[in-house]
Amino acid sequence: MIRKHKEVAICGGLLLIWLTLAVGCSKKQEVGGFGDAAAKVYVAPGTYDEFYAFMSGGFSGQVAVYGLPSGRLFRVIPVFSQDPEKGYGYSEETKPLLNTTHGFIPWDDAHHPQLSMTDGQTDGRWLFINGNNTPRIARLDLTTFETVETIEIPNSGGNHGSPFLTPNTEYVVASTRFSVPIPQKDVPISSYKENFKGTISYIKVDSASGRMKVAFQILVPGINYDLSRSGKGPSYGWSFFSSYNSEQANTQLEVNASQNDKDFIAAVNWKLAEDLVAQGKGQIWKSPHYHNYMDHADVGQSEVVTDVPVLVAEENPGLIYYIPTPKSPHGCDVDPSGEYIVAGGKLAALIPVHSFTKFQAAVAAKEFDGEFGGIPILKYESVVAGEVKEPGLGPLHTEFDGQGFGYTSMFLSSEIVKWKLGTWEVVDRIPTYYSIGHLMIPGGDTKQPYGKYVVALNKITKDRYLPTGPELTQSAQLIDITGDKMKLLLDFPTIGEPHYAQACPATLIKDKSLRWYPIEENKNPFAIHAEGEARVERDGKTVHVYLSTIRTHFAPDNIEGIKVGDKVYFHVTNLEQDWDVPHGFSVMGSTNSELLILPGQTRTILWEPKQPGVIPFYCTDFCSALHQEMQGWIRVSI
Ligand code: K7E
Ligand code: CUA
Repeated sequence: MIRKHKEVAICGGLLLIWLTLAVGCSKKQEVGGFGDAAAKVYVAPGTYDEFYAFMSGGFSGQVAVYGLPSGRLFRVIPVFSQDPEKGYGYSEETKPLLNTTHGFIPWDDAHHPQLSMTDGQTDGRWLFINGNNTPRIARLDLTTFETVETIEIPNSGGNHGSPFLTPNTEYVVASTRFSVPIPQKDVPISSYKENFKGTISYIKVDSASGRMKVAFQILVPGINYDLSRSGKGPSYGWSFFSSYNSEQANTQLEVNASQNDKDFIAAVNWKLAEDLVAQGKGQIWKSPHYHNYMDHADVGQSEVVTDVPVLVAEENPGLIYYIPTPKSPHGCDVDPSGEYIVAGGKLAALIPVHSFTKFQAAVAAKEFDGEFGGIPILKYESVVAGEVKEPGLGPLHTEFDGQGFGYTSMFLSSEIVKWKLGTWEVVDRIPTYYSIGHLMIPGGDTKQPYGKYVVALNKITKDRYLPTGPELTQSAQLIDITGDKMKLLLDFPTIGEPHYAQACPATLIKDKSLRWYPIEENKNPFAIHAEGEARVERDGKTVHVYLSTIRTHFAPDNIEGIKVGDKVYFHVTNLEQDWDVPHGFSVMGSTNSELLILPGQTRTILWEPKQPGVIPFYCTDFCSALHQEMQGWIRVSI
């Protein structure tokens, strides 16, 4: 992850250059001169955007859904963070999704949304996203735009290189950003070289249900694995992972992990790994981790899974090769044909592009240049297809337009550089405001990108928007790539830090969108299916209130017999069978959040009254002309 105002040490031989990034007024863009840009992003009232864009919420732990080209925000989907707007992570049904072996964790740092694929193309079924801090992966259902599953990644110290998919969503991958002792043990931090390891995990995705399961992990030498893409076409069956800190430094990484001229891209043969595991070559480790999912009743369940097959990389020849890559590579992207693997060396003065064909030939001819941690290192010259020369400073990520061009984000020089696959010549560049991290072309990582736009996902927005105190909004920029020259069309604000985003044509998703949950299919054990079933049941000090909502009343709306010290569970069922009619529910003095109950759904919240009296509750979502009448009282006695 690249943070604001970064100082980067570039060390080449005897030379030590400090570059301090100072962005701001000097680069302020001239106002005007945008020609027909307004018309190109204008989506007339009542008409739809052409693309859905799913942007990571970064350290907000959420995903935001935008329309392109308008840049309009449609929905924030809570994933790893509690969201009181929706009751997510507060309701009894959704709380289990946030369970981990470290306990209930209502926050994470989400970086990379990934749309599910069939045959290397976006299929519009699911969205996956990683939790970086407490290693997790979540799956969102794109018919409901809700988080339906989370899985904890065992044997991991930080889940950054994740959740990149294989072309048929066979697996989501997860690689460890931080190496740690695996399995964990109490050792001196200075024993990094001897004791620290990384893992690369393959999480199987059930093709019908989407359910995830850790299929196997590969124990790899302890360095920082950063980003990944899977091979496709000729490189199908392989995944590629960028890595840095081949120095294996354990302190002052900004200097000490920037010493080597080259780090590695790890090429992993996951088809071979599958075979080895099937042959029983994996060691079965006891690695407890949580698997949480919404069940058939739309109620969250948590289970602890223990057994994980682990392959030790150095004991399984042919499983992994290291491809030397300058210099502290960050991005690792595969072109639409599957032939080229593009690295973004944060500190490199060029963009190296590897050839899968040359890689295979080099492996066959054993063109090795030593080994690292028991893994063969290929010769750089034997694998590299070409280098994009003088692209700018700080190349990070590359996406493709399907027309034979790569687009690389340049963090330090704050620009997007367009270059030609095969000749490696730079053909265009455009400034971004400011300090671009990832960039995104709709379908830009697939076999057939949709093209049309590139979106710059920027880290800094100084002087682009009205000031809002010391912190300014995060920001994206929409750029037209239909012509020879890239054209800036629009700035729009984003939530959290939009590390990465993915987009697809709206047609893949919009007609499959669920309008309400059929009430007759509501299997929540605390659901009611008609107002006549509404009731209050006491079980010792626990009280279950089966509450119904429909425009415009609660039933029951006068609740008596509650005592101080009771645990009161409100099970609220929304009986509406109509699109876009959620009801809300909140009780005065509740130490929890509200509930937002979608049509046909049941959600439960716990309330513990502390004092006698008569307490109001009401609907929080303006649902009809008589919304203000949608209320009730609870009498609390000693
Ligand atoms: Cu911000 Cu993909 Cu976490 Cu690059 S990552 S910028
Ligand atoms: Cu129901 Cu407002």
